Amino acid sequence: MGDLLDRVDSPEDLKKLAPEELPALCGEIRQLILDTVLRTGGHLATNLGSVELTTALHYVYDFPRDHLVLDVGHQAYAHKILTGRKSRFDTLRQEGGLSGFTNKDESPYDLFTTGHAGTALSTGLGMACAEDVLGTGRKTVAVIGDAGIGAGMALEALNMAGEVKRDLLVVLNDNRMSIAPSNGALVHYFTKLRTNPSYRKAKHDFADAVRKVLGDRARETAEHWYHTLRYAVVPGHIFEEMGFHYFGPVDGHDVQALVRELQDLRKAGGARLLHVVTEKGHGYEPALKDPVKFHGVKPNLPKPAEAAPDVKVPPATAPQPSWTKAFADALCDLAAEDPRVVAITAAMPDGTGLNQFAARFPERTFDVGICEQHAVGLAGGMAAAGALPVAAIYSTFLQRGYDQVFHEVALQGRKVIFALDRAGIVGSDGVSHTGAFDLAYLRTLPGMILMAPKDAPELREMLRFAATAPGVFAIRYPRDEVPPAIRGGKTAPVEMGRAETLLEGPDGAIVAYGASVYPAWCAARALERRDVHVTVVNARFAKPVDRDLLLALHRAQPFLVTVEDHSVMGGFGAAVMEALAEAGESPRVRVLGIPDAYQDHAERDRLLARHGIDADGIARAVLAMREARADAARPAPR
Ligand SMILES: Cc1ncc(C[n+]2csc(CCOP(=O)(O)OP(=O)(O)O)c2C)c(N)n1
Repeated sequence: MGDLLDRVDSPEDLKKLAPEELPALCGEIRQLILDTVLRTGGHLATNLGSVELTTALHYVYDFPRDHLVLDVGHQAYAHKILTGRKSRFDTLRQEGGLSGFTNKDESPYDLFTTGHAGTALSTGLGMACAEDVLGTGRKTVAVIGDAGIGAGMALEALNMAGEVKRDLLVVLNDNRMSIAPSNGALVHYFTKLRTNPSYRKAKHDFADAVRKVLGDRARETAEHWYHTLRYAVVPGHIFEEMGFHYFGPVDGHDVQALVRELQDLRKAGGARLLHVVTEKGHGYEPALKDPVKFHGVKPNLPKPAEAAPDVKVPPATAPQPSWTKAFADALCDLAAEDPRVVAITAAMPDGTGLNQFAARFPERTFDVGICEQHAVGLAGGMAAAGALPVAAIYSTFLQRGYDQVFHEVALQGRKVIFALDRAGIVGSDGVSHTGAFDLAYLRTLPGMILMAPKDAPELREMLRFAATAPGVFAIRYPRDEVPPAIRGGKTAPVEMGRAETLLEGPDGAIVAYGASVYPAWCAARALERRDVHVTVVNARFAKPVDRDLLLALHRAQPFLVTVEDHSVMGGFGAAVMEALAEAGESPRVRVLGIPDAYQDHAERDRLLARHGIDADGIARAVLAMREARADAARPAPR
């Protein structure tokens, strides 16, 4: 750590530095971020780009008395370093360590536990409105990126903020990048503001001219006149037209200029927008050259020592592709055969594998930006016109488009295929990214067909099936590698609502969904070595569940264990219980899944183990069910 940063643990320490010392401090913060994140993994490029902005904000404002809301919260590393978390910074994104996003349980400086984009203007405006009612005089600053500001929720907040004119400073951190290059008409407009000197110059020229005539003290008057006359100078300025005072663009890496600008802005009230231009990856050549790759970097840490599980999952004999890659391959093949297929992503072409699709079918790929609601509406429109849209959206982000799944797709009975990546435990991204709820929120919609494959060949079959069978489809798969194929990859044809029996035994049945099938299979093979022979069923469908098979199993077996990488509330196991209860059975079922609690960040494998939804946990659950039944069968002591 450098000399200056050694002296800074809090915003109070920061404020003791002279403005001229801030550039060197920023260099030290940037170095700490770089050194740490290359080891721990995390969002690198955006954090390198926002060091000066964050430092200037903490230098000028009085957080947490004033309010700072960071959109997404993935650019909060400098903020964490400056707000008492420097000494724990090397625990970033590790189990028990600092979250990779702002987290309200971590620090009073983090107002929200975040991870979803486009939210900061609504919550910031909410705080500003509340402060107005409460009369506390606290200031509110909301920082949002050039991609996040295009989200529907952000635009809705801008629309209100420009009208109600509460004391809100919106800082637009414009680095021209989402994860991939930003898109949308607004982004082109920001480029115009950045590159067209007329607006930038107009304000200064005007102020200069007034100063020359009336002297230095007239600068504020000049700016005031400027705002009054602005429509004559720059007609059609979007933010001004919407009721904001627009400032900038300013160089987001000139920390002293930022401080000066923010000091002026802090004194003012009303709806203000400061346009700050930054570089994603600033100060680190590899990230500057490839900000997409360095948006998030993988950890480079030794694996923590773990107790050896009883049931060992045999390692794959060959390297396995990710589920994302398996999906992209299958979708490309489907699109090659079926010209109706179009693919939609909401700002995640790389994360969903659609970059591969886009390279082959550019005219059939639609990246709508961080606008999941619109992505689903667009899919509904495309389906209505006869195309076959596949919307590849992370499980957690489709929550944004829930009403559109209901209203624009399911209610219309339009054929859309939702490909839900990152379904289930996600690992170090943690609580806001866990895809724990998609079955619960989609299962309630009439007409939805919910599927999950056990391996890559089945994912391919499911996509084909969804392309031809009637219904609205959602296929879920996790952030993981595809497991090795079971039984040499032999896959029974996919039929509507039909499960696949993989193994038969009389000592209980494990009914597993999607990514849980392979660990269930491994658990069963391990139990065989203890002379416990269970049936293993690959459920394939969470809606409709295979009622006939479930009923027959329940009648023939001493108990069922259901397994899913999803919340136990409203998920696959709940669907099984409902089906059995509806058929008049008293379910003898143990439901394994993610408990009804928000999930901290930790390695995916460790979280699966913690919740007993790995092979070891499944085997233990079977043995416990056997034990409980044996206890119940024993005569009570007299
Ligand atoms: C609702 C939602 N959709 C998608 C994402 C994935 N995501 C995380 S950061 C990001 C890009 C954000 O870009 P921008 O707002 O410009 O901020 P920057 O990363 O450039 O600082 C995206 C798409 C998300 N976090 N939330």
